[in-house]
Amino acid sequence: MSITFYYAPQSNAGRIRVSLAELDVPYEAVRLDLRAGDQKKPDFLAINPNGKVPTLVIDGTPMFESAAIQIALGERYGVQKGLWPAPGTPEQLTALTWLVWGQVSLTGALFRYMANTSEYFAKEMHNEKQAEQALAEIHGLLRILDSRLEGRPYVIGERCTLVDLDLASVLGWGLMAAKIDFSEQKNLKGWLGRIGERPSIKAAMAET
Ligand SMILES: N[C@@H](CCC(=O)N[C@@H](CS)C(=O)NCC(=O)O)C(=O)O
Repeated sequence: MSITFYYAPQSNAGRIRVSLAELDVPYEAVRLDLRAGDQKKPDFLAINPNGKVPTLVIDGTPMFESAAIQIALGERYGVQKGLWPAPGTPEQLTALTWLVWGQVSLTGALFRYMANTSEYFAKEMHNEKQAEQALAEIHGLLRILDSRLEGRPYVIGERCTLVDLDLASVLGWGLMAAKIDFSEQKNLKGWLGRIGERPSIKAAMAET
């Protein structure tokens, strides 16, 4: 088994770095300089035509999209580590549901909000109504996650899984970058605090 991990610090690749560390699987890391355009060079585009990180090559097969990568890592290495539910169980269906919810619904709303408010996007692209709508959507989604965490220490149940690590990466970045106040969501706050204590998350956050 061989894994090559193409990454850049402080990017979407951070969540895969966290998963690889938690799963304790060996891999070769290839750092790309996104500002210098390494991701658009022909050699890399031959692996990932999107020219983005994270990208993983598992036994010669390239993978992109972090949700797909998380599922592959979970199924291959996570079950025996207790970081992913066994295939065919109700918990696996729940894990897939929340992982995709985080990357599609929550990330989509966060991105829309950022696109309409943040300095990373030209001011003339900002639209106040779109921003308002995205913010209301984000708060609704945060309430949904907070309810899911009522009476459960982690999203699937008693144990931390790759789903928690992935969702915490989305939120850690999104809530901070979009400056969203989530202090009313007590379960969410406690859960994020617990996950933030994990060495794998601390290492990814400190990466420069
Ligand atoms: N949906 C993709 C998003 C990947 C993505 O947008 N990666 C950014 C870094 S955060 C990137 O590589 N950007 C470089 C570029 O677009 O040139 C995933 O989750 O893997």
